[in-house]
Amino acid sequence: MKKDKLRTLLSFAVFALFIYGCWSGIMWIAHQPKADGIPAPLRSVLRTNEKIFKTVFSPQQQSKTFKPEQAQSRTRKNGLIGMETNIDVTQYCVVVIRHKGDTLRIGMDELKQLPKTEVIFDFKCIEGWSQVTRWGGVKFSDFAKHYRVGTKSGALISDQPGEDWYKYAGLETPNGKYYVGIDMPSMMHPQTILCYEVNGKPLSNLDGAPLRLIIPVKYGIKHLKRIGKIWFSDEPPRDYWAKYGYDYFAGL
Ligand SMILES: Nc1nc2c(c(=O)[nH]1)N[C@H]1C(S)=C(S)[C@@H](COP(=O)(O)O)O[C@H]1N2
Ligand SMILES: [Mo]
Repeated sequence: MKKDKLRTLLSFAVFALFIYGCWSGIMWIAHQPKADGIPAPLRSVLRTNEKIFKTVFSPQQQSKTFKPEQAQSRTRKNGLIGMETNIDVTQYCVVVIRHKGDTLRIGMDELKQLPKTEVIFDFKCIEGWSQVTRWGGVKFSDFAKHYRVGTKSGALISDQPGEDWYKYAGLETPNGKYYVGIDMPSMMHPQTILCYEVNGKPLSNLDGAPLRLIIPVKYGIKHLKRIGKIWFSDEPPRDYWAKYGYDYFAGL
């Protein structure tokens, strides 16, 4: 009997110590200096994740694709930051900054001259939902080659990452209210498209008309709708959700 009581007491003590340990741990993390908006120890975990993702990420590795009949006929609409007002899609041009002071303005008719690619994949949002959706547009890699963008020298971009590649692309809505930064290997991935169609029809306003990013190797947050501007940099461009502590890389 006595022994049992002692044992119960001991387990309680161990349990209490454990809870106290967890609590102090959390408090310690919360009181650490911040790095990019979140406590430094958490940020360093995200950085380690990113390193692992970057080493296992290979442009040869494709996201799983589906048949057209498996795609949702009506896509879920989520996130409308930077799309608060209507724009005249007939007047639309995407602004592409090749280098500082070297800007291209490309209209939709011109863009549609480039070969069209379709991608049907499982679109995943960090909120926890996903849906198989079907998109059409121009491969970013085709676009980069055609317009000679993405390299520091202005030379034709190589298929494999090299010294001449800028490290990142930045994209933002015409009003600059939603913006993402994306590593160039992911931009150059063969399934990444500058997208103007969903289920074979032009994008609606809520889909991000007239042009959005579809990048199956990333979570939904990176699939910027209504692209206003694209630019390149060796420094990570500003990123809307990374600012609130989400993983910058957001790889799948
Ligand atoms: N301009 C803009 N693009 C955006 C967002 C946004 O708020 N504004 N939200 C992102 C998020 S979080 C998701 S999940 C997808 C949703 O795309 P959908 O509306 O086509 O489903 O768009 C992304 N692109
Ligand atoms: Mo999302």
